Amino acid sequence: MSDDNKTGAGLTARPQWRALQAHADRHAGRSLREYFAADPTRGERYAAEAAGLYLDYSKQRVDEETLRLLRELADATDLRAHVEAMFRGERINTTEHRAVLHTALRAPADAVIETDGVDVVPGVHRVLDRMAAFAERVRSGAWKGHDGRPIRAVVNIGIGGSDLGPVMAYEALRHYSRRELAFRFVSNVDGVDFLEATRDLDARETLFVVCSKTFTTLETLANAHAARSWTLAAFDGDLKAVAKHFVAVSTNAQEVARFGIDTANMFGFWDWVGGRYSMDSAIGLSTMLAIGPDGFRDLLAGFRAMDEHFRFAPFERNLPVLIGLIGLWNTNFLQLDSVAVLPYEQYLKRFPAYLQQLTMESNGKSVTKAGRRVDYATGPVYWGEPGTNGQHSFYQLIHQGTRGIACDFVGFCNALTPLGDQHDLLIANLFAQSEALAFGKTAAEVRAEGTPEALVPHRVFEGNRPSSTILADRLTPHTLGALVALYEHTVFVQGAIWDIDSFDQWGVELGKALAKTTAAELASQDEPKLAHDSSTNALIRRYRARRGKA
Ligand code: G6Q
Repeated sequence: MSDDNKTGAGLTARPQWRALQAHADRHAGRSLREYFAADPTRGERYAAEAAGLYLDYSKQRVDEETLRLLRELADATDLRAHVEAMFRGERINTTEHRAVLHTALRAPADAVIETDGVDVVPGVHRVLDRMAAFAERVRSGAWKGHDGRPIRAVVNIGIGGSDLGPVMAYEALRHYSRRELAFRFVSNVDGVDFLEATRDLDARETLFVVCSKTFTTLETLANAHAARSWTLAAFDGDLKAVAKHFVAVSTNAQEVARFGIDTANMFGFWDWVGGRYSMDSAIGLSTMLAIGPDGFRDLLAGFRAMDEHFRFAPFERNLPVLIGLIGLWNTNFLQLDSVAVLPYEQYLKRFPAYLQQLTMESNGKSVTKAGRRVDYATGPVYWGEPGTNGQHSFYQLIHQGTRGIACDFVGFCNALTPLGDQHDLLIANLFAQSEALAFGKTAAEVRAEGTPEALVPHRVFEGNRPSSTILADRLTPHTLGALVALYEHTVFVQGAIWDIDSFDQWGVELGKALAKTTAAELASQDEPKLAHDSSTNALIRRYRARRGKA
């Protein structure tokens, strides 16, 4: 059998999968109106709570039998054993032969978590203590720039996992941040990103945090070099300024030193922390600079509370398991191939972008761990915007379009910065949207409103659009940690059942390698010998010609 013919039929051949398929066939026509009519207590019963997060999943198209069958699939695929293997530090990232221990980043100091016989916890706390000492010095003004001024701006340079977590966390926790410090985040190799981020800053008062696990990433190194030139220009080229204005977060001390950053100013992490799982490692240094070491500890405590819930709570009321299993049901049995993440909280404006990477880079895979092509859908598309903004743009398609989209609503009972009655208006919109999506409006209801007959079909809402609502008291560092860990573990649940490696990212590695050759071809003074396809060759030639390099 050729490789192309090998499939991961193991999962779809399981009796538990088949039972779910038969159940889906029987219940496909059942609507949320019917589910709610059949059980008046559904809204209270289809809910669970942990680590300060209340999950209402009653507006998902599931009943007790669906949930039981999904749990049976989880049992049949040894979900519990997979969870333990991760927490115990086994090398579950099989294609990179690595342990996956982001949960160790938030373990208490007295925990013992070993990988290859070495307890990783003391190292985690050593780095946290160094970060805290450094953050205190910068925040108090004790850390001085090269000419003795205090730091007033922090610029995080990184991309992907070394950017999305820090920028999301900074935006989310801005309310708790040291307002006298400006925070900027530079990721794109497009020079505009660096230039716009720094144009109103004074290099003599600016600290760069260069975040790169590998310290070989093209974008980050290009921006770090630009930052160094910008800094040196303010100090007449005095190289000693680098030590006061640059720190690095990396696993690669050699490359950090080669760049010119003193490794005394480097904060380390480990190969068992994936980029998209690293915001609670030293990659979160900018977060700690913003909210302080105590705030960062609260964030870690929120992660840890969700970790413990995930590891020990029964599946029936385990939030990541419930969301993961219902998401799998939506993807594989209801054929909903996208999830809209809709935080009704302006501070979470970068949360959908963060989740896009976490979910899609993790579960955007089409072969099983053994390398066989899957014969079932894997990771859905995640996207979203904060409410209420999205309501005035893409919600139309969710309400009345032809595609099935599942929604995750996120909201908080208390505003951090109340303004009149606007928080009630905000949350009223969240509740009203999930209600309208679930129950829609029938033609009879539309007619009863006096709508002219010709308009009736246009004003009918089918409803039956499934959603979950996550409600918490208040957005705090602790809540944010719990929320992020909730999604990390949701991704894990799905990846484990789909039998894919949620922790590698060969698609990203491909991009990193490809651009290198092309960059040399664009820069070459002599006509390069191009060996791409005819489209790529023509684009390169046209670009070179327009740049006067024909
Ligand atoms: C994350 C990915 C990827 C990575 C970036 C940056 O899981 O691996 O997004 O974080 O490519 O990599 P470096 O931190 O090594 O610069």
